[in-house]
Amino acid sequence: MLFTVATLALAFASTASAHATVFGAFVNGKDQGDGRNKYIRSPATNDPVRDLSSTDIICNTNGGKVAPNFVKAAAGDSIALRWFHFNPDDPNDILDPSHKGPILTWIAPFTSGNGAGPVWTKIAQQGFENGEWATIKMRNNGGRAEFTIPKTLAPGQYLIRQELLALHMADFKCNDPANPGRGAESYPSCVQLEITGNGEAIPDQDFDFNRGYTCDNPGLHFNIHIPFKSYTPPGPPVWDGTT
Ligand SMILES: [Cu+2]
Repeated sequence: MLFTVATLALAFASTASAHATVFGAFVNGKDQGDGRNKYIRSPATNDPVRDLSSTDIICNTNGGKVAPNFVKAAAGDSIALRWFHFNPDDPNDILDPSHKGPILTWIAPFTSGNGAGPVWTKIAQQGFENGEWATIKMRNNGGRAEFTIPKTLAPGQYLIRQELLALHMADFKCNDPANPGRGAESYPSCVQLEITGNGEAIPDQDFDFNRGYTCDNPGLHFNIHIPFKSYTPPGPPVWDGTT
């Protein structure tokens, strides 16, 4: 019995410390360097956010703290954000493979605030495709999660919010009184971008995370541990690039 409890405690400890955060960005494959607190509004820890009513779910715990720099890119460019667990110099220290789920990327007009309110538009998402979760594909891709800046996007300053959703404990709803501490783990990270180009489209999905993410959303309450046919991430479909 004691052995069982100790084993469970160890298993839980390794899962609990297996979180992730963003180190930096690549623009068309070019490394932009360590972006933590430079162009990323980096949280103080790599812990997940579970409380969907907290503004931490938007841009994490330092979401309202403006970073001094911007990543410069053009509409149509390919961007990758590089995630890591604890040591960014260790190419294998990315994310515990227990953390299976989708990766969503959102955009909002630049704000010095924390991104609260109906200002977000989804520009990319990967869920469960070809038999593999997006977080595992990212892990196999050196921690890089890629997306494209819509070609039609109007130039200007923006916040990009990329989010890993780890669903290993999402088989219970996040507000289930009988199973506290369960639900999806969100790892949101917000990067400041300055976009150039001749586009004219203004993202207009007006998504508000504190209203649109709910504990019974089938993208946030989902059992990955039993066979399933398909998975739909939370939020609207990806923006079509027109206003
Ligand atoms: Cu974790």
